[in-house]
Amino acid sequence: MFDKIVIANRGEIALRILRACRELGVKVVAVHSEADRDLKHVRLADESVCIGPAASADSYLNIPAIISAAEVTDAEAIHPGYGFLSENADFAEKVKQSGFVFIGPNAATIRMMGDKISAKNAMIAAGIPCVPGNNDPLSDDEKKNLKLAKEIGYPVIIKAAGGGGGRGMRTVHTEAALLNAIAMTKAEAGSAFGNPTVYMEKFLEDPRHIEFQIIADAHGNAIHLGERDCSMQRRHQKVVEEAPAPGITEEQRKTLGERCAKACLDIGYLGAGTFEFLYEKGQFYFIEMNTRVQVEHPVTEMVTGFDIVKEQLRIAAGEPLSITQDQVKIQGHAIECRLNAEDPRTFMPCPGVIDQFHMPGGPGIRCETHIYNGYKVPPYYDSMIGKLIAHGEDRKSAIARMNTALSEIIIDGIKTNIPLQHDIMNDSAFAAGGQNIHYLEKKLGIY
Ligand code: MV4
Repeated sequence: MFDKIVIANRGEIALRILRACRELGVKVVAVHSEADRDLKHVRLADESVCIGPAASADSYLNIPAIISAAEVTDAEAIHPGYGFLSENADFAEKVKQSGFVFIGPNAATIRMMGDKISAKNAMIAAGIPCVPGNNDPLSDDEKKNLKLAKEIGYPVIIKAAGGGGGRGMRTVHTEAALLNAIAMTKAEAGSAFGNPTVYMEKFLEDPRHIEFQIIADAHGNAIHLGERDCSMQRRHQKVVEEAPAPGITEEQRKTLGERCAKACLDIGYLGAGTFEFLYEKGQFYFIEMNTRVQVEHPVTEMVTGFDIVKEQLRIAAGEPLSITQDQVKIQGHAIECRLNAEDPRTFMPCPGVIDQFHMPGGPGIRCETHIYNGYKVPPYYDSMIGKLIAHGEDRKSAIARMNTALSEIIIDGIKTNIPLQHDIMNDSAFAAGGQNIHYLEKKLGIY
């Protein structure tokens, strides 16, 4: 195991990674911006290094500053967390070239998954079901594109190869709108991602978003940890996640989960990763792969009893997977509510000082947050300030526990989305389970 690592992130995930390090006896270097000197994990870390001004571009995205911090503290590895540089192939490459271990897959894998066309082709080759489409860059041949859309059948969606997470897409409902939509998406993708390449898919109108967690070591072992349903979202921001996905059978989980694990072996995947699918009319369609630990990893941890972050560290240190597929058992149900510092009605970010924080507790409750009494939520970063996770023997009991925890938690001084989360937990359609990706936005009466 490593002696010392750098955590190249902030907030609740930096604290989560620090806790995994403590359990494994690994020393921690916290790197932080000038605005983040008072973060909980910075105070708890063995060492800390200020890597730049508040703006992410000058600190958490500053590759030379982060690598220098690893050098001056004599650390062995860098954990990127999620967001920031976590899926930046150039960063992974530079970390390795500088003599450190990047805790994640290799740069070539990150690069392949970053290009949504090459990701899709790798998955097709590995036998993963994908959304029908051309699976290649669209040419400038207008006739060919019109023919292609007709073959796929309207509605279609034009997606940027360099996009993902909801950026750089356009839905097309009629032949008359196709060519302009392709031109617009290309132009936007060129300026947003520096890559105008686009591809075409059948547009699925009311799918659910279901993703499979996998983890693979450097010794030819890969397992899946079941799936999560992340359909409760607003503007591509997940709001509630749960595991397992309502209505998915043991058979479906085993078939697709094992196929994802096998795909990991085919592509030489290393570490934790997520296969994202759209699920409609009983069928799964791959859309993207995430090559990082995800915000919602705790719901999988709660139903499997398996520590994903500790395993990321072990795998990066060259150890074999600590469990086999037969040892993975899905027990009960877990739900995660993201806690955001925002107005619950307008969704405007609401930074400020937390006057009072009371953490909820009791059986099956897990609170992942870096906030404390007097902590000042800075305005420079994402508004997520924590996550509340409830586990129960079944979905109904997990919802009941979440409701209790949401009633108990106190975060005073700033506005939060706790009222919205309470409302979702008491929504009859949510109680039924299996709502699609449009449900929350429709419920909120926007769009
Ligand atoms: C789609 C789709 C419908 N059909 N692809 C949005 C995020 C990116 N990961 C892919 N996305 C979508 N791709 C086809 N062929 C609908 C979405 C989509 C979506 C997907 C997952 C979660 C929330 C979403 C919200 C709007 C659209």
